[in-house]
Amino acid sequence: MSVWCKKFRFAWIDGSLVECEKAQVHVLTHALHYGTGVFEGIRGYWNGENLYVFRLREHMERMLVSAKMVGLKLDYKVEQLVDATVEVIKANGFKENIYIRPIAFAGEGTISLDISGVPVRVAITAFPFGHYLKPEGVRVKIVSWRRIPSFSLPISAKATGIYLNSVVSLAEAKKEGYDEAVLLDWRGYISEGSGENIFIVRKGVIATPPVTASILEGITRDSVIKIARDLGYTVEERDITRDELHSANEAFMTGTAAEITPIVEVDGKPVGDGKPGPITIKLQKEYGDIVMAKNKKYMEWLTPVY
Ligand code: PY5
Repeated sequence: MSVWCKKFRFAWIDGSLVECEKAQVHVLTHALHYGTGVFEGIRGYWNGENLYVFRLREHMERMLVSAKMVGLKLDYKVEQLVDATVEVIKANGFKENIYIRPIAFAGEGTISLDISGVPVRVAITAFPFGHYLKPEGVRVKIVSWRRIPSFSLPISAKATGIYLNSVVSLAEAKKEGYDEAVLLDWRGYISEGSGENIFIVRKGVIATPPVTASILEGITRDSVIKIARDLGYTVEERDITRDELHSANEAFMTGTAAEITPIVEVDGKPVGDGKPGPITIKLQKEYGDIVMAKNKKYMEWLTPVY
């Protein structure tokens, strides 16, 4: 039995619900060999009364853009993927916090790199999920690998193959005893974490690298920029140097899995006084309330499942 089948009963594959044990692919699946897939990571939050999926539509929109960038032809509209997600969550009957993983990938039929004739498959799975990074703060290392530039791959696509860049980077950070990796872009400016965007706070002003710093344009990043501005903070999207990260008053990472995670140490040096900063904590709390449907102002970001 797959370890995953202890966590969920049904997966949604190519239009129908299938038992977890049947949610399998052939070893000659194109995407397994060449990284020809696009995916999403989405969270659903159970607040005791209902399960709310956070920015579901935006995630599915991004997946369709990713597919276009990579050249995978997806015969689904955003609404269909949204409905399929709700369907698979309901089928499993989750009443706890979950992580949702939609993926579209080149299937079977050729060993060639030409994907024009390969059938594209789509799967949506969901399973109970807790914290991805320590919510009380992580120690990060700026690794020697650089984030793949947009002149080498369409990095606005959340594509499976691109993640080898993240895997080797995280391995380097972990090997040296850190929790997470930070990658510089090809020019040497701060880009992002292995699976998170980065923010710093200096003298009360919040800053995050721009889209041109080879980042994945995170949906959590977008949410945090909006929330922070609504709270009255100045948020700049601008190039950030390694030195600015080292000497920041506060720093944090954002991502669906990471949510808002304080960075308490960079390359062995404490960030600020080595504890999560006040602005980071405030944003963490505000974000927590929003995803749990406790803040009516941001209800349009939530899709109720039941
Ligand atoms: N940058 C990278 C490289 C990412 O993989 C992610 C998300 C982000 C930024 C943040 O994007 P968003 O806010 O839209 O989630 N990473 C995935 C996630 O689910 C996978 C992590 C293993 O958070």
